Amino acid sequence: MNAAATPSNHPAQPIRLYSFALSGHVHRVHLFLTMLGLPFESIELDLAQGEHRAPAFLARNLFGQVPVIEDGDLTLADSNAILVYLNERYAPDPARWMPRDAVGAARVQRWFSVAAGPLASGPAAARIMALFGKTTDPTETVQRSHALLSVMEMHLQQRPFLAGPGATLADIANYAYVAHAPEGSVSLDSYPHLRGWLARVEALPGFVPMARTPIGLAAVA
Ligand SMILES: N[C@@H](CCC(=O)N[C@@H](CS)C(=O)NCC(=O)O)C(=O)O
Repeated sequence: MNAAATPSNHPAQPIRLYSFALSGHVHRVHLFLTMLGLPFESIELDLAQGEHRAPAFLARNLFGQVPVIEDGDLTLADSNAILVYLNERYAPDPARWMPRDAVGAARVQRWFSVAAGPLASGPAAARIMALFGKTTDPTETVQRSHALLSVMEMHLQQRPFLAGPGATLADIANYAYVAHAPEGSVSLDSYPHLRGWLARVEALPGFVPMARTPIGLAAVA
């Protein structure tokens, strides 16, 4: 077989990751790239200066949001979509992160929906309000966050990871905004099983934390 046609577990050149250091959506991609040991370079966008709304970036993602990756000729936006791509394209054992059976795959998808829905409108939104000095009353968002975290707490009483006995993309997608919920005044004190799950994700080989320092916040606020 022609060697050039053989699928490789490594990109020919580093994957480019369009980033914002405080973004949990970016972190989930960063985390999985690191866990897979893939070479990548981060291109940090200055959201305060509106770089994500500039034509050059909109050509990469019409929604004007990070993360976006470029892998050779491929440009791909959306954190959960990028996780799926990286897994299918590069993971040595893609079934580990995204089960191949109907129920297992559906369970991961269910948690992708949580990550894109109540996690984004709850803990992620509360954190944005706190970090970026938004004047809107955060009470409702904090309440929404606790409604979600209570459900996750009950779910995790019975299993070590969100979608099954081992870590999957479901855990990668949901980790950062739960771990950083306290930055949005959403305490994790009453969720011991949730905290146990965070610790299990943090113990996975290749784990990297998301920045806690409010880099550049003065410029953004
Ligand atoms: N569904 C998208 C959401 C990404 C997202 O909300 N990114 C934020 C940073 S955390 C962003 O770029 N916001 C800029 C904007 O929406 O103007 C994904 O999962 O990648």
